[in-house]
Amino acid sequence: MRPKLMGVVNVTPDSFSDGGLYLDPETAIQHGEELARAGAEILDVGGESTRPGAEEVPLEEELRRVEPVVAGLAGGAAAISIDTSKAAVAAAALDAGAEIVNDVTALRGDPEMAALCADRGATVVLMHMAGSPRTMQANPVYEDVVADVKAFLAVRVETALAAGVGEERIWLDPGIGFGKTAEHNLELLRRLSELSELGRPLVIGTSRKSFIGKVDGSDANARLGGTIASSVLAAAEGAAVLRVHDVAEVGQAMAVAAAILG
Ligand code: HH2
Repeated sequence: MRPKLMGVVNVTPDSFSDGGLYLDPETAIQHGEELARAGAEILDVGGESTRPGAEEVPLEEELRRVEPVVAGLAGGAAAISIDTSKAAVAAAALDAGAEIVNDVTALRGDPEMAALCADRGATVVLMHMAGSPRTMQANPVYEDVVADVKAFLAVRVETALAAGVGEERIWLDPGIGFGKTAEHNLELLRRLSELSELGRPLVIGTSRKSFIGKVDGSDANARLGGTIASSVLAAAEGAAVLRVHDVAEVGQAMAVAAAILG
């Protein structure tokens, strides 16, 4: 049980827990370096918030936010992932040294994205989301959330393979908080091993998310305990990558859990 930690570097004014803190490129780069020193093996750089209700960011603005930060962090200790659904942003980030494309639309947001990732040999994170950030929390309904997410991800894997993405370069993510009620999120985390049956590494992002607040009433900046509990349990259920804001704290929890389990 030694998942990789993916540290979140949000170069946005409006991310749900740290919006505006790292909008300046130098500050974002320093933050990324700090997360790498704290044990992040991957840094996920994003220039568009996907919080519920978020509006899309124009291409030029997203590029302006992320390009200098990816360039500044690439070549360091951590691999760089670009959190975008726009092929032009992914291309610029890959040019600047990113290796992973984290696409919350699972290649559905931009018709150029699949071919780009295939051509460039990028690792791709395919995430489940019901609807778009603007609409996803309206009324999420599933027959069986785990089975539905699993079936969706299986189809997205087929699409990626058909576009020429190497199977070994595909990672999967159930999209905690993306078009799901708190109960859906808890159910997905409880039954994560069923998603492991897809045979690809699982990325899990519970960090500071609202399902934690639904459990105990906490707001976004007071959810470290819930982030740690959910991350440790996800790792025990087989998660390969944990996408977190609090790398040092989750890393310590993971090391202790691994030491106990032996
Ligand atoms: N969660 C967020 C953004 N990107 N990518 C993956 N693969 N999995 C996730 O769970 C995930 C993600 C939301 O978190 P954050 O980046 O902190 O917030 P915002 O979207 O408001 O910037």
